[in-house]
Amino acid sequence: KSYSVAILGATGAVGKELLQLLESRNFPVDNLKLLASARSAGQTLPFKGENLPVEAVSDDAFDNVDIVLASAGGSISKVWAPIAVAAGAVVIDNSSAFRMNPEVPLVVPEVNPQAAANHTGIIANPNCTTILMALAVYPLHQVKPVQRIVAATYQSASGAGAKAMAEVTTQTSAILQGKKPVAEVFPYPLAFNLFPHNSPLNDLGYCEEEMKMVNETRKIFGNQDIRITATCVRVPVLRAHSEAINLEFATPFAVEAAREILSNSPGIKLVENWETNHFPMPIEASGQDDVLVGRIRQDISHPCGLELWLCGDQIRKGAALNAVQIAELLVEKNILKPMASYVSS
Ligand code: 2RA
Repeated sequence: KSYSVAILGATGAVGKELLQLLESRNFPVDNLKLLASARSAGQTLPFKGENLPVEAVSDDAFDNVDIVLASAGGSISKVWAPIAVAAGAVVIDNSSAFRMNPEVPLVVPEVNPQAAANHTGIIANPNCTTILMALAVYPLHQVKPVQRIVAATYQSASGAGAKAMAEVTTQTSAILQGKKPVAEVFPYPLAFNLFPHNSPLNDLGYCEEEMKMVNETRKIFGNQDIRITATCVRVPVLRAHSEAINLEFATPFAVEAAREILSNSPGIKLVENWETNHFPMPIEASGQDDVLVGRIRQDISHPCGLELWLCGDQIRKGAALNAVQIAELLVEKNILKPMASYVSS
């Protein structure tokens, strides 16, 4: 069986990666629609040797579509996801619009695939930093429940889109030529600089990006008791996020056991060469499906603490790959339609 698929936000960095992954993973597509804003419509994008047209999204754009992969921002998803669901499609949404909606499963296929079956038309793709952290922490959490997570992120420009990647590149060459860097996408120059994530701050001084890691992780793990704190920082790296993660358990977690578990966990590649000080780096994580994890070590400040470091491609596993894997899960389990529709039929 093959499916009619639509990509909403096809011309963005994640949209283009979705297109590339549908092809490279040979997803069973018999009809593919590329949808974007009227401003972006008219261009073409390559798929399986053809140049497909990008159309402006419209009320009837989702007719006869089985699966929508949406990555066009929360405001666009809020408008079009319900229309797509009403047209009979299942929407896998990469925006934050529906992630904390109790009706909407928030899924990392390697962590909580079972949650996808409860969808009522929309499945949310978690935030990139959450996906990467959940992938590395959950295998350990399954063996010994994590009590507390302290995360520090080093987030690539790609998280703010293709224009942000172009901006940091331009800024870098400007500085190297002795010119003043121009900051438009970001509030400050990112080249040779870094700054706390500039998403809106709450009354406790935490930004939205940090609260996503707290709230989304608890939802994905199905555990509202895990204590989580995060400091999210934008760094001058193009497309891979890095995260320093400190885990606290009720009893000591042996480093060797953690290393063994993570080296056998799906979606993870252990990168640790203590002799050559070779550990995960964004330049090696970029373009890879796997999240690189390494520098697993006992926390010297706490007998039940464990430290680890990871790097993961923000556009790939942090967004597009996770979404395509959710689509693959729905196809494999034959749960494209809400469960209620199976019961009633
Ligand atoms: C960022 N995770 O990196 C957010 C949105 N992709 O800015």
